[in-house]
Formats: sequence, C-alpha cells, structure tokens
Amino acid sequence: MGERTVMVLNGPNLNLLGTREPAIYGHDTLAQIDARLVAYGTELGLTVECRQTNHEGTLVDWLHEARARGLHAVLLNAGAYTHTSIALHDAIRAIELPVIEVHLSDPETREPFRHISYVGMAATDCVKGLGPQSYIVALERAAAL
Ligand code: CA2
Repeated sequence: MGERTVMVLNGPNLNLLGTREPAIYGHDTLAQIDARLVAYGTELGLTVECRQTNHEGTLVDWLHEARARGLHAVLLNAGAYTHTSIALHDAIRAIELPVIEVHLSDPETREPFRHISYVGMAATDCVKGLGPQSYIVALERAAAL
C-alpha cells in the first residue's frame, strides 16, 4: 500500500496550549499532542505532519498544499477562525479532500459566539470535547477512510 499522509493543522493561539486555561484545554502542550499523533500514526500506517499558525491565510495555503500533494486527509483545529472564516469554509470545499474538524473543548456548550462553525459546515466530520483525545479519535477516523 502507498504512503498515506495526514496533515494536522492547528490555528491561532493553540501554540499556547499547556500554559493557560488548563480547565478548558488541558495540561498538554501542542508539542506533546503532536508527538503522540505522529507515534500513533505509525501504528495506524499513516504519516502524520503537524503544523500550527496564527494566520488565517496560512491555513488556507496549507489546505491547498494538502490537495496539491494528494494527501489522504486533514485534521483541522482552526481555533477561533472556526467561527469566523468563510475563507476556510471555501478552501475546505475547494480541495475535495476529507477534512475532519477537531476541537479540544465542545464549542457548542460554551459562549453563543462559538456555536456557529463555518469549518463544520464544509468539513467531512467533527470530533470535539474530548481534550487532546479529540485528535486521537479524529486520526482513527482518518485512518478508516
Ligand atoms: O476547543 C478548541 O479546540 C477550540 O478550537 C479552541 C479555540 C477556540 O477559539 C475554539 O472556540 C475552540 C481557542 C484556542 C485557544 O487556545 C488557548 C490555549 C491556551 C491558553 C489560551 C488559549
């Protein structure tokens, strides 16, 4: 079987994980979450590439790159851009790759401004509210695609 690569994209402020608001986002750093995903990917027969940016357009560029490289799937935690970004919504629709929306918390149980997800309206699937385990479950779903 050929190599199957999954891109894991994290958006704004997720580089701060493990330093603030542990009650909402847990104690793990993003580097720890990424390392676990890479290791679990190996078990699942997936190559996992993890990236983080605070910039909306960079997330759009990386989604285009995933398509151009013919990757297997994308896991996307777009952070607050989830609730604002029609550009990300359009990019997800445009690339015609499976994109699994991921959240540490469950935005629908939080402030009303987090209840709309432009990412979710275009994504294939969503895993949320499980803390760092959300990424693990999302990776399992990507492996099953
Ligand atoms: O629950 C999630 O994964 C979110 O995507 C996290 C975003 C939030 O805007 C979404 O509504 C839900 C925020 C990430 C902020 O990360 C921080 C990490 C440490 C300290 C403060 C913020």
